[in-house]
Amino acid sequence: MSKLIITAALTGAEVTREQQPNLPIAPDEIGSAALEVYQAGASIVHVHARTADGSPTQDKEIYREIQSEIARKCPVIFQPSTGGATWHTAEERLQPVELNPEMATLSTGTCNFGRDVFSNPQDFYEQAARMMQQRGVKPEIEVFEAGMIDNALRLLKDGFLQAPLHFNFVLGVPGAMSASVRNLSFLVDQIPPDSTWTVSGIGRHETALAMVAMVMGGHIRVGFEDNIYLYRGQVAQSNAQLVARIVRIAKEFGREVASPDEAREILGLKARVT
Ligand code: KMH
Ligand code: ZN
Repeated sequence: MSKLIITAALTGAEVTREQQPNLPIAPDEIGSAALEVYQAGASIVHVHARTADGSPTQDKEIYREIQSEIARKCPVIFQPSTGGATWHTAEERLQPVELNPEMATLSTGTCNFGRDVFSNPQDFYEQAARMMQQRGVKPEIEVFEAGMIDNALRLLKDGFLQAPLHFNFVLGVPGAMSASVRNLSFLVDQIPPDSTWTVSGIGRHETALAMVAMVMGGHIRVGFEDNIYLYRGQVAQSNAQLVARIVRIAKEFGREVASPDEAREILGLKARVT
């Protein structure tokens, strides 16, 4: 079994400071949170930008600031979102890819997202995949529904993606696929054997699905984007607390945690130029 890659989804587009007072919002706060999760054991940070008033934004210049804050502080892999918020336009969503990050997310299908629709028509995800391919950005394929795997496999067949693919199964978003062990196991069965995968269990499902992924040889995402609680009814003080819990479980289970460079090797990323 490979070493465990832990991704910290630091901010997201939906969570507010009212819900989670420790949510990192400003670029320097996101940089500091990245350092903390790196010190706790994370090797990737999944990032959404916010404006000064806390609204989600896909502004390239804010992502650029975040990228340099993180790079100045620690060697984690910077993975900006191309999902943004449900109301962002396709053009807005693709802006952070222009910064040539090592990775970026790629959602390969449309689904309900709470009361909203997270819209990812074929034209959009083909354009996004092509842009990442041209810039050497490794996509993390975000799967909220099973058909999104079929769409990704079609992208692979049509030359928009290269193997090995890397998937993130996001389970438990209201309106999309639920966070059951049976669903996770089914999704893992659908992807090519040379793929890598991680899981994001939403809310109270975060730790349970993380433990299943730990045993199955998958990787794990935690963080305020997905879950704001450390224990039931107790908000976490930091993203790093959520990472530290996974590291403790991994230690007990006997699975080593990957450093950022080890994660780069597992995911087939080029070595980071410092
Ligand atoms: N905020 C969601 C609508 C991603 O980052 O790529 C989409 C999302 C996926 O968070
Ligand atoms: Zn996201």
